[in-house]
Amino acid sequence: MRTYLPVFLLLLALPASADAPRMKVILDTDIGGDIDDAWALGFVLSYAGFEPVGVTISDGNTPARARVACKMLRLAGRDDIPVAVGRKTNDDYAHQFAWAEDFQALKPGSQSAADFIVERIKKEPGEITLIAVGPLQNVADALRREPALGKYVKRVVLMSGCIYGRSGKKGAIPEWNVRAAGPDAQRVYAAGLPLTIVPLDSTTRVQLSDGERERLRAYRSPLTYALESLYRLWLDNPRSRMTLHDQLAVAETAKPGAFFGKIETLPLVVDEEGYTRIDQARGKPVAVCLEPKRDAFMDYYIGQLVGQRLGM
Ligand SMILES: [Ca+2]
Repeated sequence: MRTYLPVFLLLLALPASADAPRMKVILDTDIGGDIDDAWALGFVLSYAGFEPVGVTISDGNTPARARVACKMLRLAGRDDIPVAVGRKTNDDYAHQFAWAEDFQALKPGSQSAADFIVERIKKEPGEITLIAVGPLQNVADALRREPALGKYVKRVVLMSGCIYGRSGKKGAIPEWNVRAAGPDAQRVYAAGLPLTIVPLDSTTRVQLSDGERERLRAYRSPLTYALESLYRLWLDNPRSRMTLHDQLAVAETAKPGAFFGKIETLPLVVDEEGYTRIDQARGKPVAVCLEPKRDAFMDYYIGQLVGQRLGM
């Protein structure tokens, strides 16, 4: 048996075939507010198994958010990925906007985010996964334009909701992405989409350690510099730690089921207060990712970010 070991190790070391089909994804994000969106976009750009076909921008000051996304794409050498802006819902300012305030070198397209989502997904039925990690205006607007979107999209993965409680705290709360655009979330959950959610129950268990941040910072690629810069702008105080809400949704897309101990299919509705409730009579089935494998996920995630060579 020993003679086969080097061959086995060599096979393990080989990269995935360049011809292997890559998963086409659209990332819908409220980048620029909490820090995890930028780091989720970094994940989407770094994971070789993805073919990102678009980035759409949701919630609040969407033009300012779009500048952050465009600058990251430019730095990563991915100017080819189109950016589409969703409806602006306020003029609020976030510290990360300063990083891209005067950035003009790459502009979003003129098509709205909802129009882009519908058109791009219908162009390749059954091929595109939509990952939405912000409030759900764009996905809801896409459904208003095409109520049968579920027939065309391969899968929809959300960072969304709270079912049983958060890390260390029993009892559900209204999760931000649901509460911030309640009627839109109600529409998305009721639409019969092939829906998977990564709820607060899981995400609140995954925070970035100092060692993991340092591993990334030491890598010194244009993308990891950008992530560290945005992290510093986001820090309220030196003791703040990122919770990796949105990255867990990206990880579930990349490797379905791999980073969770339990996936429950539950009939869910969104109520008037923004709770995601189990409702046997009215709920549509949603796959709910629970019991995150924190260390396996973190190692995989950071490994993708430091393995990337984009823009170098
Ligand atoms: Ca987000």
